[in-house]
Amino acid sequence: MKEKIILFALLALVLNLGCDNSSKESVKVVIDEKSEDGRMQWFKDAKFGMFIHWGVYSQAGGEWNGETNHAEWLQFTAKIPLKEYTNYAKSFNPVKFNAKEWVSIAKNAGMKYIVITSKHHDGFAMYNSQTSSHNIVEGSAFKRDPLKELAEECEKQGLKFCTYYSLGRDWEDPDCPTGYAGNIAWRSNLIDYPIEKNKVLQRYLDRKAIPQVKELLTNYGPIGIMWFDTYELVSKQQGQKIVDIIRELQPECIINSRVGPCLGDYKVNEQEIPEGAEIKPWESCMTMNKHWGYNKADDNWKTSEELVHHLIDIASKGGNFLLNVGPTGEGVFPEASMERLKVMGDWLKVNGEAVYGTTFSPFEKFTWGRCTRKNEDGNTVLYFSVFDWPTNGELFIPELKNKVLQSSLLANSETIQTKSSKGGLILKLPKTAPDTIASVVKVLVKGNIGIN
Ligand code: JFZ
Repeated sequence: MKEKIILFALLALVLNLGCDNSSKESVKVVIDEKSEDGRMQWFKDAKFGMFIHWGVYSQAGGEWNGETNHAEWLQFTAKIPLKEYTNYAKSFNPVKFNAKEWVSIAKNAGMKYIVITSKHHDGFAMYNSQTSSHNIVEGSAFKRDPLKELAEECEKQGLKFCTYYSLGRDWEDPDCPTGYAGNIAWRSNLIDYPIEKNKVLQRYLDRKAIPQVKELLTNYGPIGIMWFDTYELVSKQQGQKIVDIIRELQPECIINSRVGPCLGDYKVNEQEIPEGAEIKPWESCMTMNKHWGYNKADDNWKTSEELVHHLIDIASKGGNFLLNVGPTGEGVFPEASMERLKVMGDWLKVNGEAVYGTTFSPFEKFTWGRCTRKNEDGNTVLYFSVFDWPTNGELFIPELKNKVLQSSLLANSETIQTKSSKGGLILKLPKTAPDTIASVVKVLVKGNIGIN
C-alpha cells in the first residue's frame, strides 16, 4: 500500500512538471520549500475560505442596456468608456455593508479565511488607495474603506484577511497590455487605449500595481494571502520582484500561483476540482452560481449538498475550497448564497473534524464517498465521508490491513463494528445514515498510512 502511494505521489509531481507562460493554470508551482511548513501550515489546515467579488460593477446586478449577463467584467463586456464607468462609480453607495455581518456569516459557514477583490480588472481600488484616485473613498458615494473594516473584523473574529489583486489586467491604466497565449490585446481596454504597442507594462507595474501591493501589505494588518489574478504578460522576473517585495514586507503572507509564470506558494484551479490528489498545497476556487460578481438574473445555483460534497472531495485530494459570494451593490450577500453557507456551516459544526487539518486520502476514490486522514501519535485516523449510504449495511475498504483500534460514527460516537476480509476491511453500518448529505465514519488504525 505504502509503495503504491509513494509511486502515485511521485507520478503526480512528475506530471506537473513544466510551466506554461499563459494565465491558464496547470503548471508545476515552484514551492518556497524553506518556509513551506511554516508559512503554509495554517492554509493546509484551514481547507475552506470565502472568495468575495465586490465592486462598482455589483450595483448593476449584471444588467446593462437591457442585457442581463454582465458581472465583474461589466466595463469590458458592456463596452463602457472609462469616463462613463468612472462616473458610474460615483453612484456606488453600499449603505447596507456591515463587515461584522459578512465575517460572522463566513465564520458560521466554517470558513477560515476571506479573499476579497481589492482591485479587479476595472482597476478600481475597493480600498483607500493613495496610488490612484480611482478608488472607493475618493471615487464613490460610499467614501468608506470596506477593506479596512473587514481586516479589523477578521482580526476580531479570528479569520485570515486576504486580498485578490488583478495583476496583469487593468482597464483604468494606459500601460497595461494583455496577451495570454499570444493573443495580443486579448483582454485590454481598447476603447480608451486603442494602441496596444504603445503600452509599457513596467510603467503600469511601477506606477500602480507595485505601490498598491505595498499599500495592502502595509496598511491592513497581516495579509493571509496575496491572491493574484491573470498575470498575462507579467514575466517571471517581474513576478519574482513582486514576490520579493511581499516576502520583505510580510514574510508569512502566502502568494498564489498567478503572480507570474512558475511562481507562488500554491496552485489555483478555477471552477474545477482535479481528478487526483496532489502532495503540494492547492486550491479550487468556485462560484455558487455562474457568476463571480453579483448577477440578479443568475439562478443557476449549486445545491448545498453539491457544495458540501465539493468541499469533502477537495479535502480528500489535499486541497482547499475557496467558495465565492458576490455581494449586491447595497452591500449584502444574496439570500441564496446565505442559505447554502448556513447548510455548509451546520454540517461542519458536526463533521468539521473530517475536513480541517486533514490531508489527502491514501486510497483510490470511492464511488460512495471520500476519505480524508490525519496522523495521530504514530497512528492514522481515517474519516470515511459516506455520500451514498449502503442499503446492505456494509462498506468495504480495499487494502486496509492495519489493525483497527477504534471505529465510530462522528455525528453521535456510535461504535461501528469492523471485520477484516478479502485483504481489506468491512465497516458494518446502522440502517439509517446520521446525515442526509454526508455521514462520517471515523476509524483509528495502528501505524502510519501514506506519506505525510
Ligand atoms: C479570472 C477573472 O477574469 C474572473 O473575473 C474572476 O475574478 C476569476 C476568479 O479569475 O478568471 C479566470 C482566471 C484564470 C482562468 C480562468 C478564469 N484560468 O486560468 O483558467
